[in-house]
Amino acid sequence: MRVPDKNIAEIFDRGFTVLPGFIDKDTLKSAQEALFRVYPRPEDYFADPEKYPQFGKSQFSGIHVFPFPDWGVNQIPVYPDLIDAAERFLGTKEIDLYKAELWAKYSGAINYDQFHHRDYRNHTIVVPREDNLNAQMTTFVLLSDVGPHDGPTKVVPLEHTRDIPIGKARTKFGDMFDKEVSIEGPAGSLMVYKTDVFHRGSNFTAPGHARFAILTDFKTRQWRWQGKLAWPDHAEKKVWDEAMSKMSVRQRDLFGFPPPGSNYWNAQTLRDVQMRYPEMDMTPYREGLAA
Ligand SMILES: O=C(O)CCC(=O)C(=O)O
Repeated sequence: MRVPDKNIAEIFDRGFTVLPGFIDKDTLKSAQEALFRVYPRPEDYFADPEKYPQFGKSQFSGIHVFPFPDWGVNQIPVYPDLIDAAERFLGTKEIDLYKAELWAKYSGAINYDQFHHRDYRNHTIVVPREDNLNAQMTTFVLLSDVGPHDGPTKVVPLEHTRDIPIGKARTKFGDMFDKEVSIEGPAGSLMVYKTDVFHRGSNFTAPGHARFAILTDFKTRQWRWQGKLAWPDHAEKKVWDEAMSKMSVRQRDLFGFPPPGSNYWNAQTLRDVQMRYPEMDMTPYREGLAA
C-alpha cells in the first residue's frame, strides 16, 4: 500500500505513524512462511522453551541482521512501497538503506521492558537536527499481530517531548509511561518514526505470545556521520549473493551497489562482478557502459 501523504506528514508532526495493511497479502504470507524457516514457531517454542536458551541471553538475541536466511523475509526491507515512502520522507531518491534487522521475541524468554530512549545514539555519531534536515527514517513492519499483550513498542508523541533537548537521549524507567502510545496492529502493519522520538520496547503481559518484526532504516546519502552497518561486512553470507541477484537495480542501489552509468563499471568489473554473482542479470550495467 502506498503510504498516504497524511501519514508522511504525521511522522514529522507527531514523530511517528502507523499504517495497518501496508504489506500486501501474498508478500506477507511468503514472509511469514519464511519466518519459521528461521525461528521456532511459537507453539514449538512454548512446548519446550528450555530447548531455545539463545532467546534468553539478551533482549536483542532474537535479532538477525540483513541479509536474513531466507528471501521471503529479505524482500520486506526492499518492499517497493517502503522505498517510495523513504524517498518521499527524505525528499530525494539518493538514499541509503542503512540498517535492517529481523527480530523475534518470545514471552518469558527475558524481560523486554526498556526505558524510553531516542534511537539516534547508534544511528549517528552526532545528534539529529531539530528542524528535521536529513532526518533519518526508522521503521517496523509487523510480521505477527501485535496487541496489548504482545510486547508492543511504546512511543511518546513529540508534543510531550519538544522541550527536552535532543542531546538527552534517555529517560528514567517509568518517566512518561502515562504519555506513551502503544503501537499495535495486525501483521503487515507499518510503523515509521524518527530517531529523535522517545520510545521503548515493552514486555509481554501474557504467556504464550510471540512477536516478529522487521526493522528497516533509511537516510539520505548526504551525511556520512549517519548510519549503522557497513554492508560489505555482511556480504560474505551466501544469502547476500542470492539477495543481490534477486533485487532490482533500484533495490541494490539502496545498499550502495554501483548504478548503471557509474564510473565503477568497465569491461573488467562487469566480468568479475558477474563471476562473484553468477545469477545476477548484468544487462543494465552493460547497457550503462555502452551509453
Ligand atoms: O522492540 C521494540 O518494540 C522497540 C525496541 C527498541 O526501541 C530498541 O531496542 O531500541
